[in-house]
Amino acid sequence: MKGPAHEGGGAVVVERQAAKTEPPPMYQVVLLNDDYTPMEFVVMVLQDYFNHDLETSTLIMLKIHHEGRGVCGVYSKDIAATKVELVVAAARRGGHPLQCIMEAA
Ligand code: TYC
Repeated sequence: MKGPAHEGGGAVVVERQAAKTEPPPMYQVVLLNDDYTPMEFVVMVLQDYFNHDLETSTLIMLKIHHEGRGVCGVYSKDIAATKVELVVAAARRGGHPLQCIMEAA
């Protein structure tokens, strides 16, 4: 046998493998604008489900109102899916058409 790994007294060198594990894919939770959901309800959602303070929540809500959509937060797949479910359920309970989606970040 030839080559550096097999020279000498039978020693075999095992080369270190490059790391194979990928970081977990992340998902952004996005709120969409509509004409009917009250601004106050959206601000409440941003505070209660995404832990933003009142000022930040108001800025995000206004951005959605003016631009059509806005990112509420970025999470692992399971956490993002749970937030979407909870927000949509709260909106429907309140009789609001608010749409909340997740997409690959
Ligand atoms: N456009 C709504 C209104 O004027 C407010 C609103 C903001 C609704 C953000 C949804 O994701 C939303 N009452």
